[in-house]
Amino acid sequence: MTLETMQIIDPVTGDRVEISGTSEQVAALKELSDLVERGDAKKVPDATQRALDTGLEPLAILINGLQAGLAVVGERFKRGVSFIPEVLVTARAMNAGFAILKPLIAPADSKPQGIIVLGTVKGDLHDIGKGIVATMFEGAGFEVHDLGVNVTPKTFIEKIVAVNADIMGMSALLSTTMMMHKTTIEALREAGIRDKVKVMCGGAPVTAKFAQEIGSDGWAPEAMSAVEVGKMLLSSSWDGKFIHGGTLKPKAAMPSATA
Ligand code: B1M
Repeated sequence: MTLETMQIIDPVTGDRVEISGTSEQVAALKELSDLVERGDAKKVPDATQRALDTGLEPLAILINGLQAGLAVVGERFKRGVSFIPEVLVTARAMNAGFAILKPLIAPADSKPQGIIVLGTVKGDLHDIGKGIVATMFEGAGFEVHDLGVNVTPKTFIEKIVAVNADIMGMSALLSTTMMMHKTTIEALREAGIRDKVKVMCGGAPVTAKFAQEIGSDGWAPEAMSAVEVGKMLLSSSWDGKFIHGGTLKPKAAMPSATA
């Protein structure tokens, strides 16, 4: 079997990395990434299915195909070469593929491991990464209550109380909204429920240092390690210390061609 390589932008670090696979797998990922980059939501579902047919794991397709395409446009957006309408079209194309993968990542019959209330904080409308985190938690057997975007501290609190949540997970993508993590944690204290729920933070601008300083119990740089952090927070062996998900090194979805 001949292995081929392909360069993608790592969705977490933004670095260019090389991944490897069979020629069919690499071709399928390249096609998918290009379709997402072009925002072709019509063709993405079939291309996602073709990628699955090559034997690729759903997670590998999500990260190295769908997210890789979004990362290309994200990088252009950062440089001021792409604009909001293009980013929205790309995000829609990515979600069209994610809809095919979601049931494979989150099997419907998994037993509840714990209850998590998730949301993107007030003022922030970015929901792609939070949606992936939600799906990974579902896949790991958690009962997930996804409150969507622009979630006020009050809404978080009401839901936590209503479902008796074990974990509250907050996401933010803007440096202007990340302070809402702190505001929301303070609101939990004021409502007298801070000790009843574990708190996790994440999202591109949110660092582990920041999360720890504002009194979060855990932080993760991406969705797979977020689930590991969630499980550790609910384990009877958790000692109450902050959990840094970046040190958990989740298994790569696909082998990297370069060390
Ligand atoms: Co916006 N945007 N955006 N945007 N956008 C960014 C974030 C930005 C970095 C682009 C840039 O460089 N200029 C920049 C923020 C700069 C900053 O503050 N540091 C930015 C800006 C400025 C804006 C607007 C202000 C633009 C404007 O209006 N002038 C505006 C704000 C709107 C608002 O929220 N109030 C805006 C709007 C939008 C769109 C609506 C067009 C669209 C969002 C569509 C949607 O989400 N439905 C959009 C997008 C798509 C992006 C980029 C291109 C991609 C974000 C994304 O989805 N990444 C982004 C640039 C970039 O990142 N390259 C950008 C992919 C996703 C899988 O990753 O969300 O990081 P991420 O999630 C990861 C991890 O972070 C982690 O796991 C996820 C999966 O692995 N994670 C957690 C996330 N949440 C977690 C929670 C956890 C644990 C881990 O525990 C609970």
